[in-house]
Order: sequence, then structure tokens, then C-alpha cells
Amino acid sequence: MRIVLVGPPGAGKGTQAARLSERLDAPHISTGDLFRDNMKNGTELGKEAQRYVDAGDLVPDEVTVAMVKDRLAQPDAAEGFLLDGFPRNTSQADELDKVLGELDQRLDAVLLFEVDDEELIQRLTARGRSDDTEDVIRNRQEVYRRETAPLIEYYRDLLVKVDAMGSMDEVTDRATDALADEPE
Ligand code: B4P
Repeated sequence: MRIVLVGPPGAGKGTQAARLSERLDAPHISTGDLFRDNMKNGTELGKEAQRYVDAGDLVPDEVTVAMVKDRLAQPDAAEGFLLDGFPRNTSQADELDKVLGELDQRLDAVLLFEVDDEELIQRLTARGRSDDTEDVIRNRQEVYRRETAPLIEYYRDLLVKVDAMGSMDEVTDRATDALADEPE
């Protein structure tokens, strides 16, 4: 299956994508992880991304889209994937449509993870990644509302809502059940 995961920062997209990747035997492709790997290894891409990630802003589309295109062209993504953190705005979604169209592929579902604002802050503060400081979290939430939330309308025909409150196991079960209920 070709699945996109959408949700506010801290909703558990990365957590659930890793688990669903095992259940569905499809690669987990996370733009956040790709940026963090590049930053750790000091690549040109990592240097370019660093200031945006540190501030909680979106990395420019041209950088992000090129990186995702390369990743989707790898052989392990040919039969399906879980795309975590991409697209994050409607112009990235248009680019994804184009890339998939060129490969004669299409998305099967867009999972939307829904969590209360208070719970989001608690999860991120407890994790304490370098971009999990209060100011940066607030900016990421604002960027989500402004840039990413419009994807809910964009993907209305593919949207599968998942209640992402509760334990990680409960959320994985709900997401798996919701996907199983989707028509082929
Ligand atoms: P991401 O890495 O995508 O960060 P995120 O949205 O905060 O994470 P996620 O929702 O996956 O939360 P997680 O599972 O980790 O992006 C980081 C930055 O990269 C962005 O700010 C941006 O700068 C850049 N970027 C990424 N994609 C981009 C794009 N397409 N375009 C431009 N820029 C881009 O969960 C959070 C915490 O909650 C964890 O500690 C987890 O253990 C915990 N948790 C999860 N589920 C839980 C549960 N059920 N109960 C309790 N805790 C739970």
C-alpha cells in the first residue's frame, strides 16, 4: 500500500509509521529522519536544512521534494511505502502527485492522526529532542495549522481519520483496523 501519514507535531506519525511498516511490510520514509541523518553526517543537504529544522520552520520545498523523489526511486519503495511527514503543504502534495504519476502509481490512503493540543505538548516535552523546546514547538504547531492542515481538504477522498489518543499499541491497532476497512 502507498500511504501518507499526516498529523500535528507530536501526534505520533513517526512512532506509528515505524510500527505499521513492520505490519504492512513496506518501507518507512520519514522526511524528518532523512533531514536529521543528513544533519548528523554534515552533508550539504543537512547544512541547508539545519536552520529550518532548529527553528521549526519547513525546509524549502525544492530541497525537500528533490530528497523525496530520490528516496521514492529506490527499489524498496516500488511496491509501497509509508510516507511520514511528507507532504506538509499543498504544493508538496502537487509534486507528490506528479512524481507518482510519472511512476504510474497512486496513493491508497492518507492517515490523519488526531490528538488534543495538551497531549501533544506533553509528548514533545517528555521527548526533549533539540527542536522540542517550548518556542520551537509553538512555531511547529503554527506552521502545521497554516501550511499542513489544508491537506485535510486536499486529500478528502483518501482521508482515514485515526484517534491517536491512548497508548501506542491502541493507536497502532486503530490505524491497522481503519486501513483494513478501506475499500481496495
Ligand atoms: P518530524 O520529524 O516529522 O517531526 P514531528 O512532526 O514532530 O514528529 P511526529 O508527529 O512524527 O512525532 P513522533 O512519532 O516522533 O519533523 C521535524 C522537522 O523536520 C520539521 O519541523 C521541519 O523543519 C522538517 N521537515 C520534516 N518534513 C518536512 C517537509 N515535508 N517539508 C519541510 N520540512 C520538513 O512522536 C512524538 C513523541 O510522542 C515521541 O516521543 C513518542 O515516543 C511519543 N508518543 C507517540 N505516540 C504516543 C502515544 N500514543 N502515547 C504517548 N506518547 C506517544
